[in-house]
Amino acid sequence: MMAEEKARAGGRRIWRNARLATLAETLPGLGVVERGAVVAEGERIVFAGAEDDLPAAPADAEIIDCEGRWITPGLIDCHTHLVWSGDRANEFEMRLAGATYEEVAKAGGGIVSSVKALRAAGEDELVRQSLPRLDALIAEGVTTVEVKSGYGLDLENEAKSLRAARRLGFERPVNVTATCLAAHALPPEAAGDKEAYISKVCGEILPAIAAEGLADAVDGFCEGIAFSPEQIARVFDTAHKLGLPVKLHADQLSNLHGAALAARYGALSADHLEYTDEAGAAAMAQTGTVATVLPGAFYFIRETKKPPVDLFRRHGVKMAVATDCNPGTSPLTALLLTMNMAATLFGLTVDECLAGTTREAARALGLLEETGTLEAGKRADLAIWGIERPAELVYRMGFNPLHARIWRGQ
Ligand code: DI6
Ligand code: FE
Repeated sequence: MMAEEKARAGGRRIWRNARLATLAETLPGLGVVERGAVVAEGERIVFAGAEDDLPAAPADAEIIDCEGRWITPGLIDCHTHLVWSGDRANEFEMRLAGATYEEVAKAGGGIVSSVKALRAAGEDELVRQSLPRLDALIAEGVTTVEVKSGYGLDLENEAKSLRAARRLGFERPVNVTATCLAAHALPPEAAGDKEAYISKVCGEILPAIAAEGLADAVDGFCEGIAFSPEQIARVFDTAHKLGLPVKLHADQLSNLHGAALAARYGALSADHLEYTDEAGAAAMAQTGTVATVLPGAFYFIRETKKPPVDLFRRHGVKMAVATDCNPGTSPLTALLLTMNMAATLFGLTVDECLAGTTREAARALGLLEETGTLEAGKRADLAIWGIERPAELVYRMGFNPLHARIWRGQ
């Protein structure tokens, strides 16, 4: 308690006798430092490197002996739809009986059933239902999580979702970024008129949400069962006018050239990407748009087309890995297991999986200056692991070797 109070007051904490995977881009691979230490002053890292280079410690510094454990940056889940109400286990059973995701959606299930449930729930209730999902991520060393709206689909309920997302960040020691995904699906009252709904998103929902500061980014779902590239372009034009960065659910079920569209708008990331072609990968490389792969959704809907990981590598597109935690296609609240899936299902290397849930996930949120690596100047968001080698974080399934989690120095 004493020590905690000191640090909260801006004191110095030193984690020594550790092995570091710094993920610093200036170092090769995971940026490993074998006999390392991390020093935080208040909520910021002031040193991360070899113990031999450790700066002299003030007499009142708190020293934590890590006993040879590994320290990585706190993990980042850069794509979730964590705020929802109820569940869709019934649809899961339908799909087990043979229905496809698209058939379930067309039968009035799918996203729209979550829209009904979310609209019926109050903000407190949404927070209450979402906290256990957030807690599961936190228990695995997650220190930053992105949360999308997209089950409200009108101003009142999109705003409610985003307020609930923001509140999650006050209820727990975690950084929450909020993304407005009003262009996720057509609400039932739109009676099939996608153009009119997109006009409402651009003319009413996004401006009001931006004015209240409820969103850090704007996302959309570019797909036959959702919105066309032209409709998404209108949403992105509006986002840019409002000064908000964009992201896109792109090429998940078919190739509508969503990756290239996202790149054209300088998107922070394009996500899913199973059907992305080489032109899409090349366009993303040019604008530095991160490719976020979501193996949980691929697994859960039993997709067979894999994202073109080799094209991303060849063109130098950075890859992030995220849960896509949502009630319909990825009811997944385990980022470690997600890394295993990215390796096993998509062929990512251990280094790519770890970079994809730290440095590249931070980049996909526009937060690389703040978090995602162990480097002086960044927030002291750390995960300390009882492992012998980093590959264990990717290799094991359903085992959590987290020893301690530090968020902003605490
Ligand atoms: N792609 C997905 O996989 C999720 N949203 C999206 O745009 C599905 C969300 C849901 O089915 O509730
Ligand atoms: Fe998603």
